[in-house]
Amino acid sequence: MSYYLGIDSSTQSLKGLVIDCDAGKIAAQASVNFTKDLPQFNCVDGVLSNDDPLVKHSDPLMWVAALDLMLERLQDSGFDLGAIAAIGGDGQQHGSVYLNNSFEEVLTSLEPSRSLAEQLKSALSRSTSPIWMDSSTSEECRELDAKFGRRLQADTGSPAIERFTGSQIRKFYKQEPDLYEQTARIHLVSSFLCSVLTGQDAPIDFGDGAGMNLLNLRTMGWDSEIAEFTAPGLAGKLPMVGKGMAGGVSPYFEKYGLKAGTPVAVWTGDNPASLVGTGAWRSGVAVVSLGTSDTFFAALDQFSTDPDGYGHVFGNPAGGFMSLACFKNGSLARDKVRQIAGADWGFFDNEAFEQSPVGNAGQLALPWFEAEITPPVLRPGVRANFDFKSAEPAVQVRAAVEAQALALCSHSLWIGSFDTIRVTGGASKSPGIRQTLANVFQARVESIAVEDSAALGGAMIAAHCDGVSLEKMTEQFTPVGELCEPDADCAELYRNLLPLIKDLEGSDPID
Ligand code: XUL
Repeated sequence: MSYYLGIDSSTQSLKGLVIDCDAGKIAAQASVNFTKDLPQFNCVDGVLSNDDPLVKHSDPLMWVAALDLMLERLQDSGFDLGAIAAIGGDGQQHGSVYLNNSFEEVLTSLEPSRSLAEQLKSALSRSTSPIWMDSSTSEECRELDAKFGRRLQADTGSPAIERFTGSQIRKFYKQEPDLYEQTARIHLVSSFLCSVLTGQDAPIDFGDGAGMNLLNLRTMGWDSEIAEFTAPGLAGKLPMVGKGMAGGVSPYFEKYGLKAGTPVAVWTGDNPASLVGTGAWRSGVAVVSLGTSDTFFAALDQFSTDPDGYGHVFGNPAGGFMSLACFKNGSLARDKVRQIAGADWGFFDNEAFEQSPVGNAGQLALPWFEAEITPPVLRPGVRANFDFKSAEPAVQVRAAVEAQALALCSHSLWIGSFDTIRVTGGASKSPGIRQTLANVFQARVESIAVEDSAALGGAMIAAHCDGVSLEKMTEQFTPVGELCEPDADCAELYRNLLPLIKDLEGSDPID
């Protein structure tokens, strides 16, 4: 059998994609949009509303409801899920799910006649899940810094960061000690969904586990000293760390035509999955992913950390490590700029760039509508070095797109310089955005033919665990789509603009 299913549970949607490794083709796909398809969970764009703009939680029951609905849609598409040889998957990174001691029992006794959301509700010890967009744990980060200093970054790959799971768990333990006490297991989004799919407690992989400030990347195990300081007894509440196959599909999913016992690979984070799904798991190529978050990542030849302290090191699902820089104001910010400019998405393709000069006469705007991650700035608001509000729409769009590209470039210098950058995510479809990236990085920009690189990566990881060659799948499924060559005439102009980004990042928001 040559069919493998990859599932990507990201911030705003959950997608499934089946690859056919014999034919080298996508055989089926289905997706669920949280805002549109599951409005009963009140998570607009995947997030519950909260009075505190720094608090970003989601409803974990929405993710399992999305899993039910996506599999139903996949089955309705006419594809026989009984032909799937193995399943892999990934989740938005850092988000955590808190479960009581009934979790394993609930998993082993799932009834097909009832929904997953209905049955898993009683297994939650905390009804909401903090996700990667949350920036409310600065106090806990400072406590971790004070205790461990540079060791945190040297051993876990990242200094204490607000969205990372460790500081989130510490905040929960400090603010709700009784509920923390009732928590028997803390999963990441990825390992939670993998547990549900296999009907047993699943491990956390090295890719996603490294986004917690709890995994020691030198020993590749939980760091007991850091875990105990983060929250008493935490090591006993974490699943195992592991790779390979997690288990077999739970009989619950036979209702969608899946065969019980079909192997399920340990799930990973969306960025490590994308590293595989873009073919960048081998060193030499970097990836810019333009999704809810914008990220820059690449396989690392050897373990090294960001001297500025903003970037991260995660496990590479293909072995070794990967680097990553993450920007919170990605696609939702571009959408806000689009609204301010009174434009449609087509305007981002070419028009905006034809109607404004390259370099925008030095006018830049960082579209920080939310607290930013890189660099960590808690006070939201657009940072601009010109009168952004009254400018022409084309100037507004270019100012934001060029500032985002320059920020990506500036904060990825520690990772290395690359001749080729692969782009993925919704905004990578815009020729204007791709050309801007090529010019700013002075690198050839390649878009890959398959749009959902994270789900594809999940499917490729499952197939690889089942013995299929990663090299072969990379040739089959990650061919280059559109190519953008850099314009050498822009090199100096952008080199001169690069230092302005740091000034802008340190400036106050415009009114
Ligand atoms: C990476 C990060 C985001 C999330 C959501 O560190 O926080 O990219 O994985 O996609």
